[in-house]
Amino acid sequence: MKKSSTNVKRERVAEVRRDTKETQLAVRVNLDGKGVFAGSVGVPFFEHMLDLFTRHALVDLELKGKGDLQIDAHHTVEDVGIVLGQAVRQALGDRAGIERYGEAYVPMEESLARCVLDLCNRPYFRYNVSIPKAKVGEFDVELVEEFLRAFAFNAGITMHVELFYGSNLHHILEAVFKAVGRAFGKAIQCNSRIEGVLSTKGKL
Ligand SMILES: [Mn+2]
Repeated sequence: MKKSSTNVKRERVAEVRRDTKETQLAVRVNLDGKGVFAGSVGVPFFEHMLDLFTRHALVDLELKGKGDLQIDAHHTVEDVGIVLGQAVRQALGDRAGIERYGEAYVPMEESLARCVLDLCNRPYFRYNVSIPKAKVGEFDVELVEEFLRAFAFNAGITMHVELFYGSNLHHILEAVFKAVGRAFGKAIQCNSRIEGVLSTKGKL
């Protein structure tokens, strides 16, 4: 089946800038990219995860800015989720002609994770990833849940993330971000057989 973007005429690119007392962030996302991540917010492990997400979603993401890291990385990581979600919502537009649903199982050595999502414009987030409250490098792993929730809520995504098993925290989080990336990449795919939005309601 030939998949094309005939349904989507405009460039699926969006830029969002958001300044608060806690963070000053700017993102640029291209949903029809090559999977290139560029930029930094001073949280190396988190940037490594964003790099995996974009590479496996085949979207391009530029991220600039900083946050109140002197406190911790919470505001910065959560707010990146907010601005990325807002940019994705803009880039998706009326969501016509896309697959809408995406799912992916991703193994990472001893770990196995899954993400199932719906670009339905009605946010819901379920995170069944029971891992200890610990750090990978300097990164508090509990912030992954904050990031993905902020992303899903601001992009209008129903997202279910599940970890079946795993022991190495780095492997587990790689599997999670790759699964979210692959599922997202599938859901944003254009399909020329889909007239309008993939919904009997005619609107998402
Ligand atoms: Mn790694």
